[in-house]
Amino acid sequence: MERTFIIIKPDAVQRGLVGEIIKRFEQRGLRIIGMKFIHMSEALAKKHYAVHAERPFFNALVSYITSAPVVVIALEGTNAVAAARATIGATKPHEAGAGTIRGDFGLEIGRNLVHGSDSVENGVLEVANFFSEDELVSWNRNTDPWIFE
Ligand code: IDP
Ligand code: MG
Repeated sequence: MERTFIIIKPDAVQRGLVGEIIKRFEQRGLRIIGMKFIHMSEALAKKHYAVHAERPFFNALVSYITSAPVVVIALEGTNAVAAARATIGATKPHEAGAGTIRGDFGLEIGRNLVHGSDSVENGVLEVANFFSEDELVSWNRNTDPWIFE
């Protein structure tokens, strides 16, 4: 089963959108296997966004993601990475489609509310960066046969 990693970012937490955002992944059919409310350390933020280390917005990105608490979530499902990215919407919220999280709640790239892994490989790596194996729950949902064919 494919895994993907989600962050409900500080702006979304501050704006009281945690429940609204979790709801959208749940209604998509993705299965929650891990969830924590944390204040991310600078070291973990730099590791998570290491691919952007040379970009001009890197320092602003690290200070944004560490500026207030976040909710980190591990999800499982068929095509979990692509499905979650579609539910999140385009990186620039003003270009994100209506009905996506960023399209419904955001305007600016530096306040785009939520992170989702961009590949199957990164889904596995990012879940492992934020969760130990004993924080992940392996379970079968009663609705799984009605969502996973
Ligand atoms: P993604 O979150 O849609 O995968 P990435 O290109 O991987 O987008 O960028 C990671 C995060 O870095 C974005 O979600 C956004 O928070 C931030 N970011 C990306 N580009 C810019 C920029 O040009 N200015 C400010 N922040 C940016
Ligand atoms: Mg990305």
